[in-house]
Amino acid sequence: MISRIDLRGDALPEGAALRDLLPRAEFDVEAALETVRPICEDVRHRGSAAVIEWGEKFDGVRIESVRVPADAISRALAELDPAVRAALEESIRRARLVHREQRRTTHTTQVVPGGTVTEKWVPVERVGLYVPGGRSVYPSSVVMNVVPAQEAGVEGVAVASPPQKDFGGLPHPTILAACALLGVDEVYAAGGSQAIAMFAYGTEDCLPVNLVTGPGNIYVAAAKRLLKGRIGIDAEAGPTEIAILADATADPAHVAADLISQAEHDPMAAAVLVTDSEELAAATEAELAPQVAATKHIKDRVEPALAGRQSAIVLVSSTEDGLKVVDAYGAEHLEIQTADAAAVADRVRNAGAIFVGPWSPVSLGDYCAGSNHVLPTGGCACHSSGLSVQSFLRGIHIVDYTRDALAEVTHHVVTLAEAEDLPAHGAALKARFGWKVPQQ
Ligand code: HSO
Ligand code: ZN
Repeated sequence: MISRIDLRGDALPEGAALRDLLPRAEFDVEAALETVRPICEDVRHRGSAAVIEWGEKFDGVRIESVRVPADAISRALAELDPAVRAALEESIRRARLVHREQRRTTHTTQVVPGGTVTEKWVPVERVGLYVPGGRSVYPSSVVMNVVPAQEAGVEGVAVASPPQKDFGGLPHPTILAACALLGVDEVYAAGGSQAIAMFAYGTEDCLPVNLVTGPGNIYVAAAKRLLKGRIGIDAEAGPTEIAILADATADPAHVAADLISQAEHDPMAAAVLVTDSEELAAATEAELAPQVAATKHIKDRVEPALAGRQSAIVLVSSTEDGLKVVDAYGAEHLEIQTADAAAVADRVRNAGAIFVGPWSPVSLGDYCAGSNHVLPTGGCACHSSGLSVQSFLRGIHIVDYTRDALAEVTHHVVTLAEAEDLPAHGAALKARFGWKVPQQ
């Protein structure tokens, strides 16, 4: 059900050559661009009417208004299962603890006497948070998007989630209830690329936003790519991935359960075990069979995900080589289930989030670790981070020099400006000193 890739024997290739040997899902955002372009243009020109019509086509329900009325949000909270409410509250509490401490503080560097550069962190004014519907109705993703935005100090937080046929065209009630718990009252029943276009261009119902975050399907990713620049985006989220670096000390029942846990998201989800232990590989394969047979989403997601070319058990000669493999892969989620797991985890360079030892499964991070679960996929962990307070802040440099401090460095500025054939740059300084370079 899951293939094997054997990298034992010869020396491991480096960099891109190693990456090419590793499994990865196809996620061709480029191909979806042509589909979403006319939808985005339509929303740009016709506003809410277009959002409603595309929603009718894709979500199968025609809604009266895109903005979700306040009483629908409070009703969803009132009707929320108390156990789900308590769990969401704990998830929010823990996420707030972690994200609150991420907030960077303003810092001033005295470069020379009289010359300072201050870096001031300013929240984005208005953000649009996308929460998928359909197969994946995740109130936990509302928490993971809203908490960092709020902790960053963003004033305008709007949430969009697709209208649901079974709920009279409103977003799913647990999504609405999560919004209520978080104090978000600006919610739109809009999904797919039309929701991203609504956020980017604005409509008669929704003011344009500066930044859009949150996962979604390939059309959401394509709309983000298309509209990037007009809006900021977090990342083009692809299918979920779990990689597990494990040795003979790992429990194969846990390894199998964790691989299945993320395979449960999507038939394109990736589950990759990297191990130097033939015994663990075999025992994990043996564990997978009954656990997969017993899992709920076996046919539509788990089996195709594990059998897909994006998933594999990768055999390596040592944990040392395993580290090279997981670094080349750059997983969204990486579990370390080896002896001395914390020390091994410390050496990983590329991963969206790292889960250390036997008691830190990815599912904990999905809901209640306090960490964020909106993480880079598709190898983007090699250059990007997951969602954090930082995603919602901009650092602004404030330059403040006195006359003397400027005078002291003018000759260097003039020299560099001349070296770049930009004499007017130098003149802007000389103009302040009687059109001369001040004496040193
Ligand atoms: N593992 C998903 C997030 C999620 N899991 C939501 C459960 N609900 C991507 O990080
Ligand atoms: Zn998950």
